[in-house]
Amino acid sequence: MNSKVWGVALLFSGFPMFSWAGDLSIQDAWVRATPPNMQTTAAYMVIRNTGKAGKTVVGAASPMFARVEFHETVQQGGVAGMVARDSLVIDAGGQVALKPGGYHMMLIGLRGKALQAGDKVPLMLQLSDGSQETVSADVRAAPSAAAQEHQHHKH
Ligand SMILES: [Cu+2]
Repeated sequence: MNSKVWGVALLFSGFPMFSWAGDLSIQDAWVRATPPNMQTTAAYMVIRNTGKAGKTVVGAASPMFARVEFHETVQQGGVAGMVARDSLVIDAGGQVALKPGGYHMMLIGLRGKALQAGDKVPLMLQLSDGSQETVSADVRAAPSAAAQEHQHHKH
């Protein structure tokens, strides 16, 4: 993602409604706060598609992180692990909830200082049709269940 694209994306992030490209609306976007010295965290949100055609999110980026991946937390043999996904499909009239224990955006390589509750993280979603959606996610302290999500299970 080059910086020119980001300049345009950030220009729009001040809009009170996050959906201006038509069919997608993004609600309740939040990012888990990071403890000191932790460069990886996750973003969650609900993406709703009010259009008549399915939408595919094929990439995401944030100027605050080196890269963003789509992950799904899956149970394999009783152990929670994460699988990378290339894309996220939102059916026409449907919605996908990114939430702890399921789909999430993995934010990798934090630039700058640790994220604290109240901070904002701009996220840009790239769609397969060439359009983009930008959202400003609120940083929240992790609820206890979510705090466990990316830790290795201990028995
Ligand atoms: Cu992950």
